Amino acid sequence: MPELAVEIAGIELESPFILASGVWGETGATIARALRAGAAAAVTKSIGLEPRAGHPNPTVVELPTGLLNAMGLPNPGIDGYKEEMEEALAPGKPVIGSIFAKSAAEFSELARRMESLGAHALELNLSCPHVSGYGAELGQLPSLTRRITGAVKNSVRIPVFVKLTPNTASIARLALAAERGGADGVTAINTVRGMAVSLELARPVLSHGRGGYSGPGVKPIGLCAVYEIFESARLPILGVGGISSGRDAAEYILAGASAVQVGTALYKNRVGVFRELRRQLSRIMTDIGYSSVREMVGRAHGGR
Ligand code: RRO
Repeated sequence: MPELAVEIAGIELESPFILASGVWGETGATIARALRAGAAAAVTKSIGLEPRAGHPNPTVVELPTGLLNAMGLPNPGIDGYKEEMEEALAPGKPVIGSIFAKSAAEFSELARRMESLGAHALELNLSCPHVSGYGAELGQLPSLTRRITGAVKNSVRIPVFVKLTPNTASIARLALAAERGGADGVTAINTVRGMAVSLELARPVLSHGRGGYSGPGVKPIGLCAVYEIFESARLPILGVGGISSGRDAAEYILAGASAVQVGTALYKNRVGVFRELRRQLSRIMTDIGYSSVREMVGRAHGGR
């Protein structure tokens, strides 16, 4: 059997498959369910300092090639997340706390609190494409990406990953900024800015208008982002965007991802997905002749 175990920033994972932020991560129960169903680790829904209701419905549109969402950062706030974290940590696998904030100082405060709730690592959400004042508005600027990452790194001991937006001229520049800020890894990509228009109502379908596109349709964009980041930065990459088969994961790993995250593929509550992905990746590796995931990382670049 090929070796699926990988290590990222000192965190041991039994396979490269991680639950991505946003789809099942709002409650501890759903995170624990994903971990018990075979996810090697999980990223929480993005949590802020205060509770937020998020945008009004409709917040999700199903498309033939994925999903469009404008949830609007709904979350119970860090104080309301304590019990969820306890439940999420119960299966004994790594839990990565995703956080969002408006400034470096707020990010640092939240990072300390997420660490004290037991998170094994942090994922800084610098990339939500459709909530003003947060996410991509901060994360499109390399200078701010570096400053926020540096501030958080000075505030916690656990590894810090930075989730990057594809809605930018050069995602590799953002990855380099995160690296210079001391990041332990980057997650690429968050959703791609997009929208749906209702012909009947002659207005955007999402209440917020614009949203973020995810699922199979964004896979080429995610792959390209991972490939470009691998060419310029030296840090580990967590690949995400349209992964719904072992083959998709293998492609991301060859492009340069050390691990991958799965989100939209779980939207229909297919709890068996993680075991299926492991089986499929294992079979592909056996067929091609790879003995470990580690030796596959970045192979599409002709060696590094
Ligand atoms: O909550 C959201 O609307 C959301 C977030 Br925080 C994000 O990072 N990416 C996304 O597509 N939606």
